[in-house]
Amino acid sequence: MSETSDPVTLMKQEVGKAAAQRVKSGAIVGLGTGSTTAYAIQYIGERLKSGEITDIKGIPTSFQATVLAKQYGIPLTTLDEVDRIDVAIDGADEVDPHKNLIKGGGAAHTREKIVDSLAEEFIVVVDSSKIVDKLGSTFLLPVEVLPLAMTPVMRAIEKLGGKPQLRMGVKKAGPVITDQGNMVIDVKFDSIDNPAELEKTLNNIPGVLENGLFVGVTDVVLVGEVIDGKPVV
Ligand code: ABF
Repeated sequence: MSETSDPVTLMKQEVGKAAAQRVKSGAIVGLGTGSTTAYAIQYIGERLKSGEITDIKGIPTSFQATVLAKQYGIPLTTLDEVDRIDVAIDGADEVDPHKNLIKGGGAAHTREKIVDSLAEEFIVVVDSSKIVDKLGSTFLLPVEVLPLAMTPVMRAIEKLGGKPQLRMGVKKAGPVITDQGNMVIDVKFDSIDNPAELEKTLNNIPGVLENGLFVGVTDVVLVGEVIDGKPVV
């Protein structure tokens, strides 16, 4: 682990470490996306390197996860090669009291939902700022859309009471493009009272590939926080 005194980074490292500790030898591991999961991937690699665990194979949820797995020596496999995923470790943008999530801040929610929902155990690693009473309180809901359907999908979302905006890149020069070559709409809903219903409604809009509501798939939430300057999980 890289040395740092920044309490938030230390907390992310601790949460990632705690998640990585749950990986057993021989496991097929879903490798999530985001800065917190990055530490879990690093620590799984360190456990492999030390011989503490053996015979792990990872299924990445994004280009970022693929790069990190290779960097830390985690052999990769695919959904065609395995008949199970023992555990998936991934981040989130919001977690509600029922362990439902908003994900997709990293524009990777489509592959994440495929892998995370197939896992026997889905572990979410978050800092305490991600915990909310109701989804949509602090984070816009990401929706991956085929570019040709952008305008009609935005109209359909407005009819549902959402306020959609196209996600632009860092320099705002153009839209963010997903690993699938699609675009992302971020949607403000005044109140998401029924995440399960909204998830289905959004995915039924022609042109929508996947949205960032994860309902009923999370098994464990590891929440890190910093108390008296010390990271605790
Ligand atoms: C990814 O992790 C995304 O779905 C989510 O937006 C992100 C959270 O990243 P971080 O841990 O850096 O806050 O899975």
